[in-house]
Amino acid sequence: MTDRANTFEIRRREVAQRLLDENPDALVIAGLGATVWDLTAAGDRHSTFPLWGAMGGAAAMGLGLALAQPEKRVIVVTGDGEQLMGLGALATVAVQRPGNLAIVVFDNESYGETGMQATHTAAGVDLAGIARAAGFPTIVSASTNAELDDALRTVSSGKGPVFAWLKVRAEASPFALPPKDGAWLKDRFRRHLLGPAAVGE
Ligand SMILES: Cc1ncc(C[n+]2csc(CCOP(=O)(O)OP(=O)(O)O)c2C)c(N)n1
Ligand SMILES: [Mg+2]
Repeated sequence: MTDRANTFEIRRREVAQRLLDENPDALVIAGLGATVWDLTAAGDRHSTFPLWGAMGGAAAMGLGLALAQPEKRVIVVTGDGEQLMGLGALATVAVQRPGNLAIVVFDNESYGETGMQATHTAAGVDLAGIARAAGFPTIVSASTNAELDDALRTVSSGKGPVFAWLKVRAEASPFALPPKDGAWLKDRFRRHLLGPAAVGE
C-alpha cells in the first residue's frame, strides 16, 4: 500500500451501501475478496452474485449477464487487482457495447485481501484511460466525495457500458462473508432472476 492511498477520501463501504440502495432492481456481480465483503455488509441480496475467488472474471461475467438480461441494469463491483487481471474483458465489453452494464472499480491501489501489496495503479496505471482506449462510451472517475454523486448517478443511469473508476481509501474493514457454497449461490441467483423452475424446483 502507498501512503497516499491511506488518505483517499472515498470510503468503500459507504459506496457499496449507496450502490445497493440506489439500484434496488439491479443485478450485481461482486468481484473477489473485499468487494464481496463490502456488498455483503451492505445487505446479502439474492440479486447479488459474489465471485469469492475467481480473480479476473468479474467484468466478463457481468458482460454475459448484461447481454442475457438486456432489460436489467447489471453492475459489476470489483477491485483494482481483480480488474487488472481481467483487462482483456474490457476490450470485449467495449466491442459488445451492452447499454445496461456498468463496471465499478474500487481502486485502493492495493491487493487488499492478500496483505495490501501495491498494485500497478499505485505506479500510475490509468484504468479509465484503458477503458477509453478500449472504446467504452461512458467513463467516470472520482477521487473525492464531491465527485462521487455524479459518478454514482452515471453508474445507475448512464449509457452503458459505463466504466467507473473510484479511488477508495486503502483500509481494512470488518469481515462480512456471504454463504460460501458457489453452487448454492448460483442457484439462489438463478431462482431470483428466473424463478424456481430454473433450478429444478
Ligand atoms: C487467480 C488468483 N490469484 C490470486 C488470488 C488471491 N487473491 C485473492 S484477493 C486478491 C487481491 C485482490 O485485490 P483487489 O481486486 O484490488 O481487491 P481489494 O482486496 O484490494 O479490494 C488476491 C491476489 C485469487 N483469488 N485468484
Ligand atoms: Mg485493491
